[in-house]
Amino acid sequence: TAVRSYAAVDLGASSGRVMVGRVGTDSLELTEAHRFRNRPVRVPEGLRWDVLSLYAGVLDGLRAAGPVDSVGIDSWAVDYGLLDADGALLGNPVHYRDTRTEGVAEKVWATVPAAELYAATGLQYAPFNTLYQLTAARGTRELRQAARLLLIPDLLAYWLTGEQGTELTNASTTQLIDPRTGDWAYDVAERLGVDLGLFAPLRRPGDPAGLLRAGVLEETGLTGPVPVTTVGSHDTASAVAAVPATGERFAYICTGTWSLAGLELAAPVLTEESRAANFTNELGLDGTVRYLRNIMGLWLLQECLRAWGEPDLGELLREAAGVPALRSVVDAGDAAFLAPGRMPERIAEACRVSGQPVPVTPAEITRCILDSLALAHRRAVEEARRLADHPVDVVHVVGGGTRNTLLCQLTADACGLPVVAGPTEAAALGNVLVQARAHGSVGDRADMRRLLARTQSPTRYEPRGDSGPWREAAARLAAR
Ligand code: LFR
Repeated sequence: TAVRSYAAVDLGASSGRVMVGRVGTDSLELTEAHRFRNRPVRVPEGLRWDVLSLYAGVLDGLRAAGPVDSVGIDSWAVDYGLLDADGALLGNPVHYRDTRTEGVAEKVWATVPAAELYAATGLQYAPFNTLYQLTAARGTRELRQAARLLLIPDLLAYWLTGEQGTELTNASTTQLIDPRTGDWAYDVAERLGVDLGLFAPLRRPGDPAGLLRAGVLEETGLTGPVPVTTVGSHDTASAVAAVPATGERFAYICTGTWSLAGLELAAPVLTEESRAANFTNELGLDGTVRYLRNIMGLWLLQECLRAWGEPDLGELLREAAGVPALRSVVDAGDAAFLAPGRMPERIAEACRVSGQPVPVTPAEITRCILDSLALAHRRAVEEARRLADHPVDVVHVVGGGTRNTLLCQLTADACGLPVVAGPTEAAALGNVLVQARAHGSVGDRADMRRLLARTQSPTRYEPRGDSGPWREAAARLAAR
């Protein structure tokens, strides 16, 4: 079969990109057509996404990509735009790090207790779950005037095609989906007064999502018809689809702004123990469950780098490697680190109040962050395999964090397991492969992974030393 080209639009919290994947029978090549900044903007009413500039970046990217057989879109989860009855956007989408959801979960739990909510939706508690955002927005003019709610990738797909849908893997992060059925959690929505009529009909990865509008073809110089294909539009769903695993006994960590660490399962784990451990059951491709925990991830370091005036990362990591290990650790799963700003001070403060040595220099703070992340990776992998009763022989690390070789090595050390790192552009590759599968360039999910394992040459890290110190550090954190 001929080599075909698929454009993957992949929007992350700090940058967006349009990648072109060329897929043949035994080949898979990814090139970057265009990369652009994603710069959230703080206005008096709060933190907002600049979604028009993101859309402009998508159009620039499609123009740079040139002729393609299909387009797919993925982005971060939970956030949305509201449209009026004419289909016009009602305001700038609110950023999930905005503070409007503070204290909102408690109000929701007064109507549907947290345990019932977990049993019905399988979603971990995070203040920004769409359900809490919608509750925070109740009574606002925008929500009253809204006729339609589109999650970010669905909004961009709508602007490209004129067609509306709600992609399932991303919908599963709203806390309004039942992970056992892959359909809406009707009872939860009704009790909490959420109008499910706001959502466009569900669609699944592989479903057609319309054709680029004439105006889009004109602006991008493309020749139609160009189909938009539904992919795992939650970036983490696309990234998990691109884990180059060759067996079943693996855990994965999708790294970037966040670390999403866990397992791919056939069915959700909805036990009370799982809720207490704050594991989520998001949906993946083909009815799979992404059983994972959100860890603050490289956000902690990105925010410090910003505070330090963007020093050279390579040099900082070399210095951090020389700082004694595990001197102080913070809980990298703590929602206290969610908001932007003053990150070095907040890390130091967390060490001080927990009675540990306070890291001072950028190298010390960096080491504290990376040790804390590796430790959080260890805890998530270990707890997931225990709670899901699923064996793990290898940890796959994918996404932007694979570039941070110190983090990969520390993760192997902490887990006491080999780490297989790569691909870096996992979300884009998962996006491409789901399109390729829909258009017949590749077979099933296992074929996708085989193709990745053959073509993407990941790096292997063996665990060093014994994991005793990591066990102790984990116990230290848990005791607090
Ligand atoms: C990662 C991610 C996470 C989600 C967070 C917020 O980019 O999609 O999976 O929890 O962003 O949407």
